[in-house]
Amino acid sequence: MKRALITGITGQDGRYLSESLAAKGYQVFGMIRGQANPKARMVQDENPRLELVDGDLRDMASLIAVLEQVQPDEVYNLGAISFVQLSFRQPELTAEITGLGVLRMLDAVRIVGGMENNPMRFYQASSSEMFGKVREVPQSETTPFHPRSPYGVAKMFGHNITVNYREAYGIHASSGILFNHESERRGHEFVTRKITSSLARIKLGLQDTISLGNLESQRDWGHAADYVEAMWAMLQQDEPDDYVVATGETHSIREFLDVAFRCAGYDSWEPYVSHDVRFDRPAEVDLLIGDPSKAKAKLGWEPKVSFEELVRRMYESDLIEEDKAARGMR
Ligand code: NAP
Ligand code: G4F
Repeated sequence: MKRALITGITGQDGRYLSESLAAKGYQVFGMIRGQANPKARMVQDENPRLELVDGDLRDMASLIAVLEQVQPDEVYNLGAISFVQLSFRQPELTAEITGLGVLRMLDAVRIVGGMENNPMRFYQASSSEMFGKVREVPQSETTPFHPRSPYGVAKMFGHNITVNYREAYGIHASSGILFNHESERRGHEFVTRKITSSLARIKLGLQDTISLGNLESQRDWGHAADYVEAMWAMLQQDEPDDYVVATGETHSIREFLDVAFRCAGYDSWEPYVSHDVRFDRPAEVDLLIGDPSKAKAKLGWEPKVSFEELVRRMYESDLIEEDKAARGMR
């Protein structure tokens, strides 16, 4: 039985990946941080065979101890401060966790796995935010980076140090440059889930309007359950490499609002949406659209969930969730 360690187990991707690996017959270990982490119970309920181990990406000794205990075949490094807006308010902490955390995990793999014939394969959760002020359209593995946030800069360090440990120490370390992926489990701080959960509350008569920032930016949005399959596929290759994972389509926040409000039976979203400068960013990423042809050719990976289906699934799930919450059942 293969053994996998996932950091960021309580996040959107960690939850999908742990279920997917368990279904493939892996013994899955999830690294959890903090004392009495309130999300530990949730992930354990979702995946009863999951084993939780204590560790924090800020604490090198804890990472070494986790690897010594688990002896994983595959390490998926998904833990991070992942919210771009927060990274502008807490840039140092973002650099510490999202950037230096990758170096610590790689060094722990190097030390525990050994220099020669290191058996531990490593996946780094790189991001399309690294492309930032994009130099070409669409963005591929060879597009130069120009990050626009402390988060993007930290991810760029994490990406480059992963390449460096692959080249310097021969570690089987791959990076997935993932474009935005969302789901019914997406954090409420991100714009898609903020829209679908607020819309559900509007539909239920619990809220009147949604306050948003910039509606013009465009994102390449897919479903997280599809994207975790690409992570796994990368670690099954004979050679480590970097891959763009995307749909190849882009849509603005306005288009997301169009589709979501249509799902809920409204002709127009304009009466329900107001602008709040607090959600504008000091520097914006205007346009992301990925070219996933390498992932398709080498990994056989393709997204399955369309943009319209993604929006509909998120809205319908939130309608049920918000209704339960209003009745005191959540
Ligand atoms: P997410 O839902 O925000 O989850 C982030 C995870 O990181 C949580 O489990 C969190 O744990 C953990 N974490 C935070 N600080 C940590 C620390 N000091 N030590 C260990 N773990 C820590 O993110 P996601 O959407 O699942 O994304 C997974 C990864 O892919 C992230 O690295 C993200 O930056 C990257 N990524 C995401 C996307 C996307 O569109 N979703 C696209 C490209 C790349 P707690 O519950 O304890 O806070
Ligand atoms: O949903 P967002 O916060 O996601 P963003 O910044 O694209 O980052 C996500 O995708 C990255 C991959 O490209 C990941 F690496 C990262 O971890 C994260 O998962 O914002 C999307 C867009 C932005 O242009 C933002 O300015 O929506 C705009 N927006 C407009 N109003 C808003 C809001 N974003 C949020 N979060 N909240 C708003 O009220």
